Amino acid sequence: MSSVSHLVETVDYDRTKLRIRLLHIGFGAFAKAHVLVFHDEMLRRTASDWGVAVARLNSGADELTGLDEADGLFTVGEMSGDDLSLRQVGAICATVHPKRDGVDALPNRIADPDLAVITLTITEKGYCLKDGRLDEDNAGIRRDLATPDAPSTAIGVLVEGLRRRQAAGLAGLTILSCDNLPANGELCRRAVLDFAGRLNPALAEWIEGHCTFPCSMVDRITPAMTDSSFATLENALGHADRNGILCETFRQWVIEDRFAGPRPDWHLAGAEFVEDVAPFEDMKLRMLNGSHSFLAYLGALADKETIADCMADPAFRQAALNLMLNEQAPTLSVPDGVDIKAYAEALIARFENTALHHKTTQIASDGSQKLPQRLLAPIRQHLKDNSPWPLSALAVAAWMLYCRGVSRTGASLPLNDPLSARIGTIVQETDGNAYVDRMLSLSEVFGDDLPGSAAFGSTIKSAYQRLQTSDIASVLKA
Ligand code: CS2
Repeated sequence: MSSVSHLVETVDYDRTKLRIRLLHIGFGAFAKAHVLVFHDEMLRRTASDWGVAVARLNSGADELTGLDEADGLFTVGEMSGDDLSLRQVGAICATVHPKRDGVDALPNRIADPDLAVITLTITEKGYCLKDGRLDEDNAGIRRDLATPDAPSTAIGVLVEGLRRRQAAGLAGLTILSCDNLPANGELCRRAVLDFAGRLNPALAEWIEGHCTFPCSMVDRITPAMTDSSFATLENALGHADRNGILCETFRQWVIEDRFAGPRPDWHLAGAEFVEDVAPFEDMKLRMLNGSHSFLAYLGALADKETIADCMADPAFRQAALNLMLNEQAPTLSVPDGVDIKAYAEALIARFENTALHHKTTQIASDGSQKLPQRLLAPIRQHLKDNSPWPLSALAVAAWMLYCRGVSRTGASLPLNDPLSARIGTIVQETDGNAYVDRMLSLSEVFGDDLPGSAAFGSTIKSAYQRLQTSDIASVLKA
């Protein structure tokens, strides 16, 4: 990376005109590089008063205070190979953290009359779902149902905020999920309505009648920041920005056009408003995220640190492309106007971006939450159609081997997963085929259908055995 400072696109709009009309919950790396960049681009293109408040729920209160100290300004660096272009984002007017500002701060922000839209990046597990419904056994949900006016989960916070809105006689809101789940808006709606319905059916009815939960497909590769990426950013900026973020140049946002009230002009920044997001979601979740998980587990087992390291190995690169074209694309109803082969090739080029340092172990986290939509949904289709799915089988088997916590050369692999305690017990108690069988009994991951499928079980066992006994690259080549 060159040491000369790069041109920064500084904020060129009047920030004093902004009112808080958008609240983002789950403000982390991805939101900085995606939602906030689209929003900033919109503010640059039109005279708009849509200011943003950003919130986190658990960790990160100090980071938000750091952002306040920088007057809400932060830098986004878009990287491709040796190129780095910098943008200053000025959309943020306020930050909220319940641990810093008190438990009422976030529900009150939701009940502010100016607010019209809430965007969410709370990760798959933040929705507290089981089989598409609210998981009432989830510890956070149980706690929030007992003390709904002091909520700790995102779902509890949303419902308490909406209750205050209803009580104040205000309009409803648009609640826009930006997480990598199929039908993310619908799942969010279900979780919110289930929670509200348990407290007060009239509140659930009000939410259903006054709020919308559009689905959306979000895409921008944004690795977690490291000391080295902060140094790269500092080098380019000429000064440090602890609030900054580095990401790829590509960004995409496809949003179901179903807003309860006013809608930000995000189309001016390249967002697409469509009637049906499902084909875009499935394409992205399977082709990009499915291949990401494939590379993450197999790559980590083969001691590859990053996705770009995987891409530098011809066996991995070819296998990822074959997975996309032969096992994922055939299960999709491709959105109009998309050339799926070109889409796959563009994904490979994005994965090759050596500037990103996207760690395989980062993508490997929360596998129990990611496998169903990324890999198991297409496998179910193959089982139905009787078509082959050898690479998808390797990905699932590689996840199981990864969960045992050691790479093929004995390096230790971190298991970050909400099911880690149960998985840890299975690892302790079983081995070989018995281990695969016990892992298959995790119904949150495999449902009730897949463990009963002899074809599924035997294919995973055979893939698992091959991964255990042969070198990963030669398994991929075979
Ligand atoms: C990745 C995603 O960490 C992961 O699971 O697959 O964060 C991926 O980088 C984004 O969805 C890209 O849009």
